[in-house]
Amino acid sequence: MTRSFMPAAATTEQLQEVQLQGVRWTVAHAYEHCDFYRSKFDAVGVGPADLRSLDDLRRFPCTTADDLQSGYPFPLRSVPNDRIVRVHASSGTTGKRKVLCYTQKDLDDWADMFARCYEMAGLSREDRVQIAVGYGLWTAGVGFQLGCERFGAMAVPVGPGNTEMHCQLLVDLQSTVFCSTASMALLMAEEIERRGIQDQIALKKIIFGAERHSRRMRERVRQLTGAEELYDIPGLTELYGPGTGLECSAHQGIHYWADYYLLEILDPETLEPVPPGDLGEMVVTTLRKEAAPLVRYRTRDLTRLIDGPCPCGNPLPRHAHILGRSDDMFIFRAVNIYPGQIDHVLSGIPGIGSEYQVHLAHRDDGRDTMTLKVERAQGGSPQGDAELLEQVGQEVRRRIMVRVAVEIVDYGSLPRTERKSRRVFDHRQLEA
Ligand code: DLL
Repeated sequence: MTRSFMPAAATTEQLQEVQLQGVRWTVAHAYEHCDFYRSKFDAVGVGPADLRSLDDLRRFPCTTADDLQSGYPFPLRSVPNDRIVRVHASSGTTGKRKVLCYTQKDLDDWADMFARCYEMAGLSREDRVQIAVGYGLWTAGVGFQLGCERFGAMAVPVGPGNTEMHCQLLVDLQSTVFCSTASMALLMAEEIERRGIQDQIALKKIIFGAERHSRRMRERVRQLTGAEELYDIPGLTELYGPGTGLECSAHQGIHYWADYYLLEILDPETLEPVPPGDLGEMVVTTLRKEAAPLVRYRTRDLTRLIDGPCPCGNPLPRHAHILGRSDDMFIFRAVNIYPGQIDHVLSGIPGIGSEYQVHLAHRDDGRDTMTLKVERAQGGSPQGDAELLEQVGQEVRRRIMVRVAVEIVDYGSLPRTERKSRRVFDHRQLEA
């Protein structure tokens, strides 16, 4: 009999009870063992005794990425050093990297959470899981690996890049599941096609995340690999790593592990809860994390809650795919734009590929310009470019309300990466 990693009790009331106990434990633990939290709570006059219901959590201050930077190298540490058995860090594009520490129990909890992801994706112990995310300081590789071993499937730990070896193992070992960033999934899909090995591989499922992906990108990956099911996986270093939830087999959003953390969706400006179902920032409070607990940690990720029962039958609550990060937003001619909006517009236009780049620049006459480089669909002819240019420009103007210069480039000419893709290049600061 295979062990289940789903919570035994998952009605709303039962989850709320688990959350109340967990939040109370976390706040008391953080207050007693972490100077940072104690002084932060003292500053606004709240403490563990104030937490009688889940609503009381709103009286507590939020924690931010800046707080992690100021506590470098062991921010939020709430246990003695001799209980810390591992650290991980996220690369962080600006400032110091975020280092987070783990006790053995934290690692065990994370493995259970992640094993639940594989269970949710419908794997069995017969599955062969080829892992193509980075190992090392980054949480990704070891997270997929630990979870796979805990679940009991066979892990094939290859790491990112090295498409040659990946293709060989997909054929030789007949791996059934492939795990990667969204960018690496596309890179591999194109490589599988280039080598013409689709009918020699046995890939059934792809679990991919670490970054947003567009509908077009997903279709492309599915079509080129022949995989039956694709699952978006979220996660962040601060909250253990990957595996904080998983898209279910009904593909209607992401079930998240509400028995491990409490999720609030707040207005990033006012920090008040948004109306149910509205877009807001994910703010998380862990329920059992020992070494670096999170109390109302602002992730900067934007999403919305999905209400009501899921057709897949799993009772755990859901949030929508992550639309982007509040700090990804750029302002062009007084319009706030998220890259996710561009994904969305482009995914609806036939004749183009899934990759694009946005370049923002500053003209001598003081005006800002935005150039959108878009790939022609595979096999498309340059003869259709004029029409495509017109269509992309029009759709962006209609849906995002800005004028852009469009360039159509050859299929496959924009860079592919095995890590997370960067698609927005703002040259304005450099030129200022
Ligand atoms: O990216 C952990 C991870 C690895 C998740 C592999 C899934 C697969 P960090 O490097 O700390 O951790 O980056 C976390 O990446 O706050 C989001 O902005 C973004 N992100 C992660 N997963 C998704 C996703 C890992 N499925 C940050 N969709 C998060 C959209 C994602 N964005």
